[in-house]
Amino acid sequence: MEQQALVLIKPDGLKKSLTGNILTRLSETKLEIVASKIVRVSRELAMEHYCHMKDMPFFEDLIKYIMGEYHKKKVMALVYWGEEAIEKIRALCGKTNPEEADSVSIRGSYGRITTKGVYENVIHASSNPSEAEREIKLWFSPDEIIMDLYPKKEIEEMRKVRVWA
Ligand code: IDP
Ligand code: MG
Repeated sequence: MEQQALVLIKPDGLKKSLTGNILTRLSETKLEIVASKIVRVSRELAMEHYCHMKDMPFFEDLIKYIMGEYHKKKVMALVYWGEEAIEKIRALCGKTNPEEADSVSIRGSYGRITTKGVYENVIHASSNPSEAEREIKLWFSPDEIIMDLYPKKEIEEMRKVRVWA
């Protein structure tokens, strides 16, 4: 079954210059990249992305981590598309806990747990189709994706936008 998945290269991945390594690993899947951008993550976006973790004791650290407070204030967001995309990407990522992740997986290779207990696991990947839909719609607008992944509509909008001076 063809699927789409959101992938985030987290701030530790960017700080450690791992973007190329991670994208190379992901290219093993032969999936297609259908959207990508560099994002400065607001607290609002971070809290929405991890809303299901809000009762965890490490929630505040997780928010700071994804906002880049511990590394660089940016993440790379991508949408991958293709046959069994979610399972293929999650398998390459490895387990959530980088110390438990298979040592040749992305998290096993590049992740660490800080002395404070933050899992710096360098990559996020959607874990099921409904999570993928929620996350892709949160991180990308329809025009930023080169495929029609979900139904969209046109609305009239009056707002200020920035253009090149
Ligand atoms: P996933 O990223 O493998 O899907 P989730 O359970 O969805 O794992 O957790 C989201 C993120 O929260 C993880 O990637 C990791 O950054 C962080 N996290 C999860 N469990 C722990 C924990 O026990 N301690 C510290 N951070 C955690
Ligand atoms: Mg998850």
